[in-house]
Amino acid sequence: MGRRLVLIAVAALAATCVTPAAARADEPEQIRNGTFDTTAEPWWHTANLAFDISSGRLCSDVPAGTVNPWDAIIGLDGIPLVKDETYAFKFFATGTPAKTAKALIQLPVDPWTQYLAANPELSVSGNTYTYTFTSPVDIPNAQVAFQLGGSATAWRFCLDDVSLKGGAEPDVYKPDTGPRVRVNQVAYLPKGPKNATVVTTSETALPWKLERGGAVVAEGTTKPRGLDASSGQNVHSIDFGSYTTAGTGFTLTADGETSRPFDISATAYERLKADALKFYYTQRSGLAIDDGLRPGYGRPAGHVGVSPNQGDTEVPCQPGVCDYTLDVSGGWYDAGDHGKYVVNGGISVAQVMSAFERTKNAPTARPIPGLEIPESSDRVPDVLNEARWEQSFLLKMQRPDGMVHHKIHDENWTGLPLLPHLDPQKRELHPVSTAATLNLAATAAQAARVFAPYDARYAATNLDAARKAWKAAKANPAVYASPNDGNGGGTYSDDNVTDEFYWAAAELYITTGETEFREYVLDSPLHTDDVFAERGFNWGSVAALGRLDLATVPNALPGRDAVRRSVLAAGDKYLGIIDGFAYGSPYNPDTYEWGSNSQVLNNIVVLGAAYDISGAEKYRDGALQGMDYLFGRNALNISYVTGYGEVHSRNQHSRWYARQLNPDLPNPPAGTVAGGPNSSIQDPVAQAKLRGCKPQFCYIDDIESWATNELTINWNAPLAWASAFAADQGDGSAPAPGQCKVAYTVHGSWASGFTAQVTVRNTGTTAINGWALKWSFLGGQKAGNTWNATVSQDGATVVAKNRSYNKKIPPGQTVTFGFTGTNPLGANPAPDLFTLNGAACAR
Ligand code: 9MR
Repeated sequence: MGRRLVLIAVAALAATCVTPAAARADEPEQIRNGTFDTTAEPWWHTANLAFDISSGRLCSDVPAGTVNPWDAIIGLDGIPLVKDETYAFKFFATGTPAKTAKALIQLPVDPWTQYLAANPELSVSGNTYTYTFTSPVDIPNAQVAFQLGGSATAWRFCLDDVSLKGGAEPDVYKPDTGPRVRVNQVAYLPKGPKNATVVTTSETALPWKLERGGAVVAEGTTKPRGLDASSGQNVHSIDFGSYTTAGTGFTLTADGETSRPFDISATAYERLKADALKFYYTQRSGLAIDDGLRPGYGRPAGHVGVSPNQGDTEVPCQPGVCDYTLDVSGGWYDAGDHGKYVVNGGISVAQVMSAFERTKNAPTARPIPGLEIPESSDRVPDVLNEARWEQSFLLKMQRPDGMVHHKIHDENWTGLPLLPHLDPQKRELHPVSTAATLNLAATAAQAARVFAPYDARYAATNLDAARKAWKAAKANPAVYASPNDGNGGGTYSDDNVTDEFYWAAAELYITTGETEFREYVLDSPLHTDDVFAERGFNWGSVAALGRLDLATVPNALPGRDAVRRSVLAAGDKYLGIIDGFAYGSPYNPDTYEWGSNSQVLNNIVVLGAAYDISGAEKYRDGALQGMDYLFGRNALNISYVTGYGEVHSRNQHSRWYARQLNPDLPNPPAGTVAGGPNSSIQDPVAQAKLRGCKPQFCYIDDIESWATNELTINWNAPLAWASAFAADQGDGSAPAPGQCKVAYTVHGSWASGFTAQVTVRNTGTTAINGWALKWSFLGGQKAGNTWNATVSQDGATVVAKNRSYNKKIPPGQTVTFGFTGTNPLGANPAPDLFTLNGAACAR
């Protein structure tokens, strides 16, 4: 592959009459003895290998049972590299039987910075491999290393004709972006927005046609949009929203190019609604993954104290940090590494719980389906069962004094692939932090209300933990994780926790209704600040999580209307970004950041929430347009979600979905979103291939590109929320308005009980003849004795049905019923959402 790319570069230069400089003959050879004719000197090997040059090549048997790539190495030291010089690295190698090895040019000491990282797929007959890279440093003593470890079985490696020469042309990586007409490769909703983008040199409008089965079903003209800064392309947009018929296999043609096929379907996002959440089961730590539940993904439990793992059942702190050990088993692995980080687990589990809470409070929401997990047969919604796996881990990270450890991970970084149960590294707890403590306060407060109807004890445990964490954080408001504590795991450092305080106070207020938390929320400057940045919110900036919940989860906060309006204002801001961007995403800053796809998704979440609050279709359309970008309407013409769309990401950075490195392992499961374009390209693969990239081109579907192509729990969480939102829109028609208005009054309340009276008014022009009124309680309330209705309850959701004598509600008339209830937990606000016979009542 490297060779082909170099040749492309040379050809391009030759055509413009520039002297090609690739592998210039006069450049000095940097490899001393690359041919092994008489000796192997000065090459070295790890103690488990032995050189054999009898065939004229440098060969070595690699013993069975190595775990990490670096458990068996052949290397050469002392190679000088010149900053900004581009080198061609070339060698011939064989593997018997065939194997994937690692070829590295790197710093010879910790932190082993890699200037070139390649994964040659070795065959028995052998190949010549050529890679180019540009050195980012001046260094007298770089190292060439062939890492050969990580194979359960023995094999033989041979090497010859190793060469490293400067003066090479920089590698020109040209992604295959397919047809120049870019669409959502999955589907558009029949009554939803339908937009596409055409890359073209034309400055004037072009005709387009929509086709299906050889017939043209719609036609129009494109809208020229000029130069798009995110891609460096001249583009037009196409709006074919007036076509509303469902079907499969549509294509869109303009400027002589035909898009990849797509559907128009009311069930476009139905499967993803489950898949985006099913992702979490195979990220679980501390549990064997059942191959019956996830065919192809079964594996032994990771980090349950079984050798070679060293935890997570009894984990010590980093030296000098504490003198105890904790059982912090369980939880989700953060990403492609085996670390578990409270601040990132926090936003993830919060957004997963919010996907559930949305089903209680949003007019268009439908239940989230079962997730095929071990707990599926219990009576708890699976989305909560899955959230509990993480939340219970977060609880374990709390110290008796209430403070919470920031993270737990390996002492040193490990290589790929490495299944969780094979990780031999020492596990360590890192210091407590205010941010982690407040993440627990927030998620435990939220967990207390969502779990209350299913498991009162678990809810109470969470509420205790949340209160304790809040107190501890108030007493220790500035304990920050170090930005330098990044060996073996991410730092997730954050030295501004005003947003974490705001989020935690908001969740504690919503759950308890207590004055202390209400006052904290109202006094926080963040309460009236614009917390919805153009770049979106993320794990380090979480005020938006608090604001969204204050807006969408029932509560009695003074000034709540302004809170809700702030979400609509944010929605309008993101609609403005969509309108100004020919690729139609609600995220388009000058530079794209690490995990940009999740920033897109979080802006989609805000748009979705704005629709849930207001019912204004523009917000729903904005959210759906954001999905188009992720599913193929982008400069790379790629769907960033595994298993969705004609061409999609599949090689996300992961130590166990490492099929790109070992064909016996799977790709990430369907429904896994890739981090996406990242202008800073921090990893060697991206640096070798994407240097100088325009934002949308700063992405490569390569397993080693951890800065552009990782998978994480916090990126799939907004995907789960957004795909549920999109699926719940059905064919995209506005839901039929209910002919009702409800007044819900809590009349009396005592220690843990209350009386409520509910009046339903028929606001329509026809009589209602038989009614079922549905609402959800905030937490663990249970409806008891009822008058004038028959009440049934499942979890927090209540359905009150008419009695025979009040079956009929004439237009303009009301019926009133009431009940006594119990309220073991705290706040008991009037629900925001009532549906009568399936249609939402006016708010
Ligand atoms: O998602 C994180 C991103 O916001 C940071 O900029 C980046 C660098 O600190 O780290 C990302 O998180 C990674 C973490 O540090 C280690 N596990 C994998 C995470 C995703 O790449």
